[in-house]
Amino acid sequence: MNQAESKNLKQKLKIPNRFDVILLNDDYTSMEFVVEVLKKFFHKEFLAAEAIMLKIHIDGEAVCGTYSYDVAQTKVSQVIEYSRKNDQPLMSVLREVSL
Ligand code: TYC
Repeated sequence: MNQAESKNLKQKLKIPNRFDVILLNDDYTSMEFVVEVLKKFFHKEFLAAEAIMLKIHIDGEAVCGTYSYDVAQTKVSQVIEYSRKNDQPLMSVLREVSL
């Protein structure tokens, strides 16, 4: 197999990239608001949202969902826009999942 064929095969077999959407802790966003965000944008039930919020509060961050790049980037934008509209400094980032 020559180099071009090898590259072609690798491209065809490439696993689609997945991205974790992460929420970051801060000292000012209310716990209730984070739970609301997790329910609204990540479709979490109340108890699951509360558990994730507490994990962020303790560990500094937590993964809230894993998506294609476009969906992950949209979630990050929606969370930041909704937070600013509600005067909350909550931050969200995405991180490529390492396979
Ligand atoms: N640390 C915040 C507080 O004590 C709560 C909080 C949780 C903020 C999760 C952001 O992503 C966050 N009010």
